[in-house]
Amino acid sequence: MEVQEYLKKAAQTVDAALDSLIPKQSTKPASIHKAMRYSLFAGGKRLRPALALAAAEACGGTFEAALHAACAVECIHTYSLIHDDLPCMDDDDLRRGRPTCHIVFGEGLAVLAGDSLLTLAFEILAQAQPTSRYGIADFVRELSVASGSRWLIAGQVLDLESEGKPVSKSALKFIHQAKTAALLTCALRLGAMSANVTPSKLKALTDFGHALGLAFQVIDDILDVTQSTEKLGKTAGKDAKAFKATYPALFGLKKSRALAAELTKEALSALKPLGNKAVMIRRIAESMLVREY
Ligand code: GRG
Repeated sequence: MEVQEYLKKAAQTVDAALDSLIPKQSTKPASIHKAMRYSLFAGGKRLRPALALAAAEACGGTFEAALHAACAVECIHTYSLIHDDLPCMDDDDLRRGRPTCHIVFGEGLAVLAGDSLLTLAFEILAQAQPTSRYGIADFVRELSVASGSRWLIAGQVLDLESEGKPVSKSALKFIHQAKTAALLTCALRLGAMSANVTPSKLKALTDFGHALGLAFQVIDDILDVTQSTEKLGKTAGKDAKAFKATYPALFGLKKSRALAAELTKEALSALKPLGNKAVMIRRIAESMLVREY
């Protein structure tokens, strides 16, 4: 199967599952459920859930068994985008090609929609099927750690605190690992755990996720400089305006592109222990290197 076809199938599967797992728009109070659904179904790439499903298949599992984990990660990701766009954070009015949640629903409801998606993620994950190696507590711990104050939120804190200040190469690497690579790696690990993955294969996928997540954020930094707002579906050129610590700002575009390619190569090489079964994860990683939005 072509990678684009696979990503489409994964996104359709996840969208259908999310639709059944998220309270209906008519559930009281309708305003909060409308706001949650507005951001969740705004046309994101669904990359993290696709990686969870592909990791499950690469470890001999199924889409079905990995679906709760995939949906939970997408809920966390969407909450982080809603909060990231708030006036007190990055203050953005466009996301996924639409006005941001707080522009449409107001700041209070946007904060609460983010909070609700964060909470709902764990309700959804609690419905996953345990395996002989991994219990529900292992799944929950995995997602809590990746999305908590040592990783996802740490990345956001350091990102905010470093605005307009000189940032070292190692500090920038940590910000990117924390705010982007940790959740992406978590998606892969949860997908693999739903397939009862062996510890050695889980380690291989973790190494893959760390390198791929970093490459993904380097490319995100590059696209912010090189693409239009229309193409990205979010405001282009914001990083430079906010004097953000980014790879192009620190190393220039040419070096940043070379680094993204090098990190993707490193990621692919980490996948060796998974053999031919990892073909789709490999293709997804390659397609991410050449993505345009
Ligand atoms: C707790 C108040 C509070 C805020 C938390 C944790 C956080 C806010 C924000 C996370 C930081 C963040 C937004 C990182 C960027 C990661 C990234 C590259 C996002 C874009 O991912 P894509 O391109 O987006 O996969 P789509 O829209 O396609 O899903």
